[in-house]
Amino acid sequence: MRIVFFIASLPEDELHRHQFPLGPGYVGAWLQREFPDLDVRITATPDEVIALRPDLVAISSVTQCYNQARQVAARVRCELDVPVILGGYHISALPQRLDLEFAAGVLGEGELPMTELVRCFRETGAFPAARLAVVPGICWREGSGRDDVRINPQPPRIPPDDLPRPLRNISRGARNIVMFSSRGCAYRCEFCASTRHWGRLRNHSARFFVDELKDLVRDYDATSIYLLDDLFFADRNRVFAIADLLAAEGLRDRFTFHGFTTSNLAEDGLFDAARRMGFRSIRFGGETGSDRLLKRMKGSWASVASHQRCIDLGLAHGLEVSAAFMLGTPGETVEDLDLTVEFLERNRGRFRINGLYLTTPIPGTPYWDLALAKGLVSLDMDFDRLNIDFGKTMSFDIDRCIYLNAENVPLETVGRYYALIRDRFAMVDHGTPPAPVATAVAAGETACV
Ligand code: B12
Ligand code: SF4
Repeated sequence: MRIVFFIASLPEDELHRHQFPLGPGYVGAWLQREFPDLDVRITATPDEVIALRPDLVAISSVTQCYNQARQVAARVRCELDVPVILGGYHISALPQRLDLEFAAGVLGEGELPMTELVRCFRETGAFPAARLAVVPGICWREGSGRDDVRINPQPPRIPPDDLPRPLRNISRGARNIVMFSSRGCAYRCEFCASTRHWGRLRNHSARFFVDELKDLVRDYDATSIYLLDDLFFADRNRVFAIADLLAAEGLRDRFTFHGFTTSNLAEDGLFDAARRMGFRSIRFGGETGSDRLLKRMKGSWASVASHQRCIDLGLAHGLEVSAAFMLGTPGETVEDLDLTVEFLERNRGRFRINGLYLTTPIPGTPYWDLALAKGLVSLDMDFDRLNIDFGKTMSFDIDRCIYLNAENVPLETVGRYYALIRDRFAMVDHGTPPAPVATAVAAGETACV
């Protein structure tokens, strides 16, 4: 039996061509361990899905790519007449909206539900309702209509060290290998889907992490690692343990790391251990220069003073620091926008702005619920409208974007602040990993704007 995973993507998503997002890679590896004779393929090319003549197609999609996911599913149904399963963030946030192109949707962590779906399909050659009714963590249709969707309870979360190595589409010597050492985040920001998707933060142990690094050296001659964890630094003792293990195994100078933190975690000991590990650059969610707004959108733990400390300490430890910002957040005033510009001005040349966004209501977040209440979004909307990527286009289409803060600041004013920040402070695309090792900044230097 052959299963083909298709990763729905945005046309400009260059990164996918070099390194696929790892979600399907994790699910595929888990399936291969459960069913050793299963032929698992992963592609981001619709024509390849058809050409591979699969028995079952599994599509991964975030909301912004959902239109493509649906088109490919329709094409598969028409040209191959095999069932299509949908997984990933979009269906996890909106399970009640399971479109007719899909036989079932997998919600949240995909490994266990997908195993049961594959087991069912291998045994019966179909997805009978009686079997679907007992598969945990899926949505499915009991009848033939769109309103007949049933949502099953979630299975237990997987202990992270039970996960196999994900399937990867990279070749030996790949620069900037992406890697995860955890699932989820310790916080719950109003605009972010992550915690709601993953549940409580679960970290791989330091031992598992270092062993995976060793496998990446063996298989790909890895040197530069881009850690995509939401919050790599959440457990400081784990960071210390990783730094010690790498030193003990003679790997201290082997890797350069790039990864995410929150600014409140910044402290000398942690950044010292990060440097010992080989960290070159850290990113954090800046969001705004207004303390009042920051606390409102992220929680009382967040502060502009922490942002400042994170930048100062990062530089003191020879780390390149970058942060992303958002404009148009519910409750934001013109004074808040001015505070953001002032913060950027104060730190001009000291850190990179690696993303500037219009606050967008992502399904599964409180801002989505707010947008629903305001009638700005619906389950039948064109989900392409949520794809507001300032970082890549360096502009935004005022007529198409969904704006949550009209009662406080006109959208045109936000557009002016956007242009001001864009023109005054250089930005880098949020999705591009930092420069490869050879050209990355040396310790103690900064490569800031
Ligand atoms: C890394 C990342 C990227 C990287 C990918 C780089 C790479 N080559 O790996 C880049 C920069 C390209 C990127 C781009 C975008 N991203 Co992004 N990204 C992430 C991030 C940080 C990690 C994603 C990831 O790999 N997670 C780890 C894997 C293991 O998880 P996973 O993919 O979700 O898969 C698991 C389950 O969801 C499920 N699953 C997933 N797919 C499938 C499919 C099937 C069939 C099954 C059964 C199960 C299943 O099982 C998997 C294992 O348990 C997440 C936040 C997060 N922490 O997850 C945001 C996130 C996914 N991105 C997001 C967005 C909005 C985007 C963009 C649209 C941004 C933009 N405007 O350009 C694009 C879309 C591109 C795309 N097609 O994915 C949002 C999605 C929100 C939503 N509700 O849809 C997230 C959640 C960020 C956020 N907090 O808001 N992204
Ligand atoms: S800290 Fe980052 S990943 Fe965690 S909930 Fe907030 S925005 Fe999401």
